[in-house]
Amino acid sequence: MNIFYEKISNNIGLLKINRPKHLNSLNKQTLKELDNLIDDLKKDDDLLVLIITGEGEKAFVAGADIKEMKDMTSIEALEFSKYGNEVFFKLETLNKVVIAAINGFCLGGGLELALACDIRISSKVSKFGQPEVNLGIIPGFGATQRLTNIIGISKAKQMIFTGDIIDASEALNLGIVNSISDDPLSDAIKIANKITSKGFKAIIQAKKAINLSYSKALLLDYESECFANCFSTKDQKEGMSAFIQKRIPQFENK
Ligand code: CO8
Repeated sequence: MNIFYEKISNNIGLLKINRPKHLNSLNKQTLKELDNLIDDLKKDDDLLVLIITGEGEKAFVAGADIKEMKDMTSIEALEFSKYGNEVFFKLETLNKVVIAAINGFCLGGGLELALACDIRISSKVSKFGQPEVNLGIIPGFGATQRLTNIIGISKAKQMIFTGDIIDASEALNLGIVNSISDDPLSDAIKIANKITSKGFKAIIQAKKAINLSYSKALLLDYESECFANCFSTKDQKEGMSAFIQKRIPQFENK
């Protein structure tokens, strides 16, 4: 199983992305498991807060699985991106509060997963970025939309165009994370306990109202199309081959 889930109390659930050898990167199987689990969690009336973290000490999620994406056609990439956007939208609009406890690399699709959560708590050593341009592609699980909403057009463009990796304090300054902690999971549990002591029906009404303030403007399908366009370029094949071969890519802008 690529997703591990347990109830840590009657009202709080803990979901771990469980592919530590691959830095918890998201492949199709993992997305499918996440999708199915979200459907189940939605029906658990006792569950109020879901905490998401990554298994192991190194990564929250280091992106979508590059090895699985390398040979995708544009059509396959479109399908994968649309599916990811659908699953993350389901998570964003889930009738629970979702907290990301970010315990390491939070890159590409990993940052996009975190951005679909309601609250993000980071460890001191976590690293953040949308490094897709290093692979000859763009974010395809929502960052062109959600990152822009959260940090503004200029900063989002800078992060996405440069692929720069930033540390937790810069992520805090930009508003990507809510706070930095020595132990993000235990802080997430503290916040979860506080939230579950309030009137949860009211919290969910607030979540719906806040989400609606921006979600109608989310152009996720358009992002998926732009993402898929990258898969008909030589640069995408070169970028992903270079990652797998552990070398610097030689882009030809073709
Ligand atoms: N996909 C697949 N495998 C990965 C990924 C990934 N995203 N990240 C790490 N791994 C693997 C490595 O290949 C390596 O495997 P192996 O042991 O077989 O060589 C193992 O995990 C450990 O990683 P490293 O040896 O690279 O560990 P380092 O500590 O040297 O480096 C880094 C850690 C900096 C995190 C490095 O692994 C890295 O740069 N990873 C890729 C980060 C990245 O580019 N993420 C963005 C991916 S693209 C994306 O997320 C697009 C989202 C939209 C998708 C839409 C769907 C179509």
